[in-house]
Order: sequence, then structure tokens, then C-alpha cells
Amino acid sequence: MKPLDEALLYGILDLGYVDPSDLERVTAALLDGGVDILQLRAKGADEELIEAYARRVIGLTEAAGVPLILNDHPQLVPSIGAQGAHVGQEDFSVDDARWRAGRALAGEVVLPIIGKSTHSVQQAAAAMEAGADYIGFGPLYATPTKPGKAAIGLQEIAQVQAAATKPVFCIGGIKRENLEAVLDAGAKRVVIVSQMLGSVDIARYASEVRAILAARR
Ligand code: TZP
Ligand code: MG
Repeated sequence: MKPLDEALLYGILDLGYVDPSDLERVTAALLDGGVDILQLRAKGADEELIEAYARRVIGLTEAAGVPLILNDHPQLVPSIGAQGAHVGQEDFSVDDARWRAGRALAGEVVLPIIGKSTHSVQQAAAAMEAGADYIGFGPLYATPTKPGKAAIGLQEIAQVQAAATKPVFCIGGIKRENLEAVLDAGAKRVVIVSQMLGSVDIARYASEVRAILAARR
């Protein structure tokens, strides 16, 4: 598996943008483009459907050595064999999510990756203190992917990044056009959802963004 601390680009397979019939194609494109982590996000889907979606893509992510992270639902991590779960401020605590996502394989304990969404300097510090393996920080800009969620802007990125003990993935309204501004503000790693999934050539979009991130690291 690609190590988390070297991850630069985080992709999300968001069923709000991806037609279920397109799951494998879009996953392959994101992986071809070089995403370092992939999250399955299917808001409103029940457990059975999430498991079915995950089973269709996990062979691809494993072959690419890319961790598959489930949005919410840490309890589904063991049965799917996913690498972890991502929880929001209103969801399970990091400890609780890790306990639910934990599994034993052939007598060996496999530690799941647990990510946490954060929206302020305080939440970022608290999540890292609580043992999150990485945090999401945003939404930097208003975004259709999180309707109604206030943008936090770029001004706190540097402070969060300076105090970070874990990888920080900036998120929310990021696209190629504002990527330089986000990086100039101190970001090192990003999540891009709608702009990447809506691009004509997803693999190319991802690889271009990743090259920019790698050049600036
Ligand atoms: N959490 C904070 S912003 C966001 C999530 C899941 C959405 C990011 O999507 P986009 O389309 O890249 O703005
Ligand atoms: Mg959630």
C-alpha cells in the first residue's frame, strides 16, 4: 500500500457525481491519474449498497496499492477489507471509528486508517490529538458537494499545517484554477471531488494536479 505520509492527492468516488454504472471506469481513471488515497462516498446509500459498491472497486484499488477509505460506516471496513474510514465532526469519535473498523486477519491485527473532517484550527488540533491518521481541512471554498456548509477560506491553512503531526488534506471547492492559491497559502495535500469527477479526462486531470503537488512538496 502507498504510505499515507507520502500521499498528496486524495480522490473521492462520490456517488453524487458518479453514476453507479460508471464506478469501475471512474475508479480506474482516478487510479491511473495517480490518486494516493481513494474514498468511497455514497451519502444516503444503505450498508448493503455501500458494500456492493466497495466490492466492485476494491480489487482495482488493491492492485494499485491505494488505500480504500469508506466515508462514514467504519463498521463495514472489516467485511469489505477496506483500509479505513473517514468520519465527520458529527459522526463517531476517532477511537470509536477505529474500534468499529478494526479487524483481525489470520491472527494479525490490521490497524485501519481513520480520517477526520475538521473545519477550524481547534478542530484540526483536536482530531490529531485524538489520534486521527489524517485530517481533512475545509471547506476552503463554498462547494456544491457540501451544500450549505460555510467556506472557511485559506487564512488558517498555514497555522494548521505548521502544527500538524499528521497529513492535512485541504478540501472544498479546490480546482486547477485555484490550486496555486491554495498551495501558496500553505497547503501540501488536497482533495478534489466535483472538478476532477466532472472533468473530460479524469486520469489526465488527476495526473496534472498530482504533478503540481509533487513539484511543490
Ligand atoms: N468535506 C468538506 S468540503 C467537501 C467535503 C466532503 C466537498 C469537497 O468536494 P469538492 O467538490 O472538491 O468541493
Ligand atoms: Mg460523515
